[in-house]
Amino acid sequence: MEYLLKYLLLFCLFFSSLLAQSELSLKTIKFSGELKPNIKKRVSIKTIESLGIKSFEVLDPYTKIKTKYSGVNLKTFANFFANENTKSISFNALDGYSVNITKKEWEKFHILLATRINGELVGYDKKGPLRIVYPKYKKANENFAKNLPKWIWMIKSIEFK
Ligand SMILES: Nc1nc2c(c(=O)[nH]1)N[C@H]1C(S)=C(S)[C@@H](COP(=O)(O)O)O[C@H]1N2
Ligand SMILES: [Mo]
Repeated sequence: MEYLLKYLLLFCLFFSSLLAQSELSLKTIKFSGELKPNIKKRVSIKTIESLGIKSFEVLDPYTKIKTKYSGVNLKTFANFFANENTKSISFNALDGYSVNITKKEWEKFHILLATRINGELVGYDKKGPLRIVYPKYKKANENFAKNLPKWIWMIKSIEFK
């Protein structure tokens, strides 16, 4: 009997985390500005991931912990959503923080619009649901030091300019 209860509990835990993940994948980001025709004004994490997700092991510059970030290359993202007038994309976070990234930058640097940390979708409490990471980050490179403030997290809206 005890044995059965243990398995039932494990099953419940597994199922509830599955539910939480599917809920997070339905979270939407507000889009505005120079968008391609027929793009919705709210786009889910699931739709963003459908553009093709790649993973990178990054030594996180703040926590100093090796972290696996997965997401969509910003160039791929821009090619899909932005129209030909777009010269930059502005990311706005829940805490009012915002960064603007130019076309020149996403063509020059490898910039990742990350949806997953260590394989899991994350909520605002863990700096999700969407954040920017420079996966080829190296501390010694001055370009990367300059780009550190652009590692914006808790993104809630994106404006194409
Ligand atoms: N949403 C959000 N993202 C943010 C910030 C912030 O305040 N809010 N701070 C930025 C800055 S200025 C830097 S240098 C890095 C690291 O911030 P921290 O050192 O305060 O953790 O995250 C960036 N991402
Ligand atoms: Mo900063």
